[in-house]
Amino acid sequence: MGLYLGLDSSTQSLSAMIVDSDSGRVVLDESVNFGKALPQYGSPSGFLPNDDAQLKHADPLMWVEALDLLLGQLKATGTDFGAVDGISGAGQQHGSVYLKQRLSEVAAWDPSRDLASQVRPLLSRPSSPIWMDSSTSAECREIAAAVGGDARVVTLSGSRAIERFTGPQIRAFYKREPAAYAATREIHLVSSFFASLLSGGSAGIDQGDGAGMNLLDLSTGTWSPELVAATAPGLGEKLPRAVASRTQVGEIASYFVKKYGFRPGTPIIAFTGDNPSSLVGMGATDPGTAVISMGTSDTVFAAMRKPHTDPRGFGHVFGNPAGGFMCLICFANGSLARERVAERLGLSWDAFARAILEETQPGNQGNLLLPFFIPEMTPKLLAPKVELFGSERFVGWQEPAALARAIVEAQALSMQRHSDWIGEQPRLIRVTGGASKNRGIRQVLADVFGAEIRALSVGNASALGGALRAAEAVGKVPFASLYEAFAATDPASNVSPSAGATAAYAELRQKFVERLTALGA
Ligand code: XUL
Repeated sequence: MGLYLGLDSSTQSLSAMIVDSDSGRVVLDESVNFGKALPQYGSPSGFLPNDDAQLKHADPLMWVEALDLLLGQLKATGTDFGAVDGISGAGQQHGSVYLKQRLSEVAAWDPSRDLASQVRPLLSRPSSPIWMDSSTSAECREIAAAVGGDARVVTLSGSRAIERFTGPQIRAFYKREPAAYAATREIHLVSSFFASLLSGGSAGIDQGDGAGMNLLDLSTGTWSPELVAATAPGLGEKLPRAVASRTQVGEIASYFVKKYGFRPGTPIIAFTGDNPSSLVGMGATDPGTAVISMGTSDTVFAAMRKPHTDPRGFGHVFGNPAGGFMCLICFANGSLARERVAERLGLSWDAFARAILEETQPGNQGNLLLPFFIPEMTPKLLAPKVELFGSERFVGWQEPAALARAIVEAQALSMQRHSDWIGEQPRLIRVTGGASKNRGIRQVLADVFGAEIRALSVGNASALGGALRAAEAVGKVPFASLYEAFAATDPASNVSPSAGATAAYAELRQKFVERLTALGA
């Protein structure tokens, strides 16, 4: 029982949430947005601009500086970190950080200096490839060929070799910059990097997040010698150990004790990926509840008892932090695509909701938008592809209401199509993420999936998941009672399918699939 801190380093921001497991209340929920708070990193959306749409990297020092900034701001506004009993958290999945020295061999962080200036000389690669990077198709093919084909990669790791996954990214680094790769002693995921910063050591990689690397053997929870060898020479020595989600990976480093007032000895529990963490934050770690998370990426995920893979090759199996597995399908064209449309039309999010709820109908009179503003992983499109089909005015971007509906309908149709392998159509879906606050967007999800939509009272499911995982591992509070207190849905947000929606989508769904097929997707 006590106070638990969850951190979430997502694509665009770093968030902190503190929960009180005695009172069942969230006592702190704050974020810093990388683009706004740290403009010196030239990353308005959390990653470095690049003329090559397939290359998406971020500056890891931006994440480090955000940690100092957020903790400093919170301390200045009266947060008593000394009362925190345990810490865990999450990071955007697949992104990797490359270090010249093992963090366990580095001298303690010096509290008289900022953290970023101490991490800078340790980096063997100044930028980190993140989940939006799609530049590694050749490496995916090479890894698959080396182990005997796609099916073998799926059997071992739960996914085909996937461009954004860390293994193919590591292989690309080894091929493009062999000397820098050779100088690398340790490679972290964003999640284990944060746990390492906080504990001042080399934190293990959580098996849940590690499953997003194409390197972990799902059946043993350890690095697969076959995949490691197929990826890059000497990689085995550069990977921290893979650990179970409940593992304590260290204690808070003295830097944070002296600078921000944490209590010496505060346990750090392994950090996981933002999606596995949200599975906890959504109270969905038991099979039977489907979740849609609408953030920078949109994801559809659910707990699974046994690993079961996507025959089309887009879905993944990750570890479930509460034990067992989860499946996940990720869509790159999430909030950035919605924002592009809203900006182009000059629509506020309220106007966006009105356009959907009051000015247009399910099925959008056959108007359809292919919403791939950036390269997409589901379906796989290595170049952006935005195409409009329908009335002349719609195709000419002159029907703002229909266009607002069209982007969300296409996203929902894609989510439904690409999650159909999971099992039965869900009747109830829990939603989270910024866009899920929009009633118009929730209504489209309800109509396309023919399901009841429920949103959580707490906004940031991934940070909440971090805090709940710390409460479970350190405070021994069972997940079931934590879910009762923290993962309640907000009845005011409930949305049901509209009458006639199922019929309205039969035609649009077919048209959508035909258009994807025409693109070869
Ligand atoms: C999941 C994925 C994204 C990132 C974004 O596979 O790539 O959802 O985790 O944060």
